[in-house]
Amino acid sequence: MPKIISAKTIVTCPGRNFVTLKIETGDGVTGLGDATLNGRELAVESYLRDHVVPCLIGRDAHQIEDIWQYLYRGAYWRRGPVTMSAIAAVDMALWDIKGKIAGLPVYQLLGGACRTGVMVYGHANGETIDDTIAAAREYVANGYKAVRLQTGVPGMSDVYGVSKDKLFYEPADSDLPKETVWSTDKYMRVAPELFAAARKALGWEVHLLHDVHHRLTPIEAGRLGKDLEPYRPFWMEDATPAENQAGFRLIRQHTTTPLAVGEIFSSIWDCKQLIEEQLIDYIRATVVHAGGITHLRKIASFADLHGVRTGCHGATDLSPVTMAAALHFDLSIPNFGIQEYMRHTADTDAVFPHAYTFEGGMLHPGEAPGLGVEIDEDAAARFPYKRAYLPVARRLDGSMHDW
Ligand code: CS2
Ligand code: MG
Repeated sequence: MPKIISAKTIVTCPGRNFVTLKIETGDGVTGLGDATLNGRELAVESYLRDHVVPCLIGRDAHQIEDIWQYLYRGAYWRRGPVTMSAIAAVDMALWDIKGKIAGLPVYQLLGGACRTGVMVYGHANGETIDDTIAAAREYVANGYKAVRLQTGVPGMSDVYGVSKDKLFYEPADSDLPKETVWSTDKYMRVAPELFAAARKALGWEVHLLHDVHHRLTPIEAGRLGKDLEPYRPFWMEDATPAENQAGFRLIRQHTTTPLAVGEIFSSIWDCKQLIEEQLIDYIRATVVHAGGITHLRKIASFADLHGVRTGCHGATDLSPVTMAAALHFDLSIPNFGIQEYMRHTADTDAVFPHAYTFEGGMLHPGEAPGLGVEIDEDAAARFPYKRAYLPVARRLDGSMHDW
């Protein structure tokens, strides 16, 4: 049996922080898992190094489900983003090892391909509606079938999703949390204008998406969904904070705009009601934050029973290891919807050489055994950890809002 003889965490910051777990078996096979939790990276790194790794040594790397159950049930303090990101990293690394030993890409171990490729969406954004549409045109010209639109709001600086750097949006860009100001009224006027102009400029073939990023109350989300209906968005994401899953009933009563939620979910319990009551159309939970491939498959199967499709989160703060694992998962499930794809920087791609490729608006994980991604530890060592926080949001009266 492939006995686990070592496991170590690697922290690197090629433009942004990533935490990677590397597991090695007695016959020299290694596997990688992403453990990156934006703004709380060292919490997961310590959870792995100090509490999980000692329990892995000597175990059979083939026993992916048993090790998952051991780490989930054995922690006592179960669930939450730190715990489930740590479990996810172990899970990804073990699937990587299993694929390498079998000589197969992981998607073949998950039942084979259900589709020829994974449709992705890119991020078009700009300070103005015209700038955003110009950015969207570039994505369409590069073959993207789907584009997310985020634009500035007059009178507000630092609007979510609007990047200073055209290509890479990294919100965790300060040593302490940046304070941003939010006005729902100003925002609610701009979003419909953005979509009206986008449909006029881009036509109806391209899928257009929008991320509300947890900013609205359920009834405000219902109103925005209704305002966007004439422009047929592919989805309206994170319309309202989802701790109150029942709140989505109110949104559903007012709009047929498809709803997506879940990038901050860490287990099926965060979305069980949303899925079984069909309060959402896409579940955004990810391999790295929702317990790995093993748990995300269970979420996807539960979603499939209720007509809900997947739309995994894929921002730059999820490393190429997660992107690779997500593509194997996306290829293998029947109810795939769409995959977010925010490209990483050249430095990141140099630290994490990978097999996945983009063509015709789709990504494919490639045929390399395992996940098809490696880490160049010498390159990783050249980018030391740099503390960075996500911003916070306050309303015009200074009270805290949701960023
Ligand atoms: C966003 C993310 O990609 C998205 O849908 O919600 O950029 C999110 O803000 C970051 O991943 C937070 O770290
Ligand atoms: Mg989002």
